[in-house]
Amino acid sequence: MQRSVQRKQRGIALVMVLWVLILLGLVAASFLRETRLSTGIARNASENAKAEALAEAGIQRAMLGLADSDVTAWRLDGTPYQFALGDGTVVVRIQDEGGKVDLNLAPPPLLQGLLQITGVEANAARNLLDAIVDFRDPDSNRLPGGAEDPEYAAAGRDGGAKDAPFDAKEELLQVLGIDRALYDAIAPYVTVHSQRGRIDLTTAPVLLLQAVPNLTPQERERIMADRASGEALTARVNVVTVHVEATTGGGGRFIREAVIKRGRGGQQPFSILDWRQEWARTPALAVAAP
Ligand SMILES: [Ca+2]
Repeated sequence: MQRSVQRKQRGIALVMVLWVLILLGLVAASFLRETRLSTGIARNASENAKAEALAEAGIQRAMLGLADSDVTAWRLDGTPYQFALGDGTVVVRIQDEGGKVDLNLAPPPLLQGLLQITGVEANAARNLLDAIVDFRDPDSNRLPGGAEDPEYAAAGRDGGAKDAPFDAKEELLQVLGIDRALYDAIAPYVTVHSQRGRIDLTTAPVLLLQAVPNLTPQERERIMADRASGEALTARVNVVTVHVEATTGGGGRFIREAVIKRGRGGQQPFSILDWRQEWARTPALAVAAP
């Protein structure tokens, strides 16, 4: 009797020990998983930090090229240049703001041409053009397809028309009729930094050449051939956007975009007008050697 109770108790103890071992095993497994996860997160963060540093080095490299045209003759029409830096790769694009459509000064046919090449149908483009002009002009007289304060109020939009020049291209999102998708489509081609009505045909983004009224396909081809012949244009540059995408061997990735303005003598060769992290990849283009 006594022995059987002892055997039973030993059996219970064994089951309990087994359960404790199983529980300990589960706890250990979950610790291991968490450790692996946090190691993975730390590695990603470290690779992305490396990519960020490389992207900023890419901006410096572009500035050097712009400051000293003997270093390299960068094309300023957004042509991508890829090179190895540290243990990663950077792709640098420099786009002259003078080659983009100035939201405050561009003639209406150019703005309308831009809207149409991004897929807006002709009538809708005319209306959007009127809305853009109404937004920036100081008066409250609505153009035929446009929108002044009453139209914004009717659409439930606070703020109304700005009735003043655009200070940033992002203000296009406040214009009645322009949604995020349309903004994303036209944003790479518009600027508030050009301060000229005409676009510089030697540095305009290639797609934008199709928006220029009265420019024939033969003239477009000639412009592209002139660019390919490698004319250095850095001396004339005033404001450019530098877009740098950096990737590391370990999978880190970072995109830095800076808008920089050439200084007029003095200590600082450049001033930075905008400095942001970008998430979306710009349309893939053929990559040229630096
Ligand atoms: Ca107005």
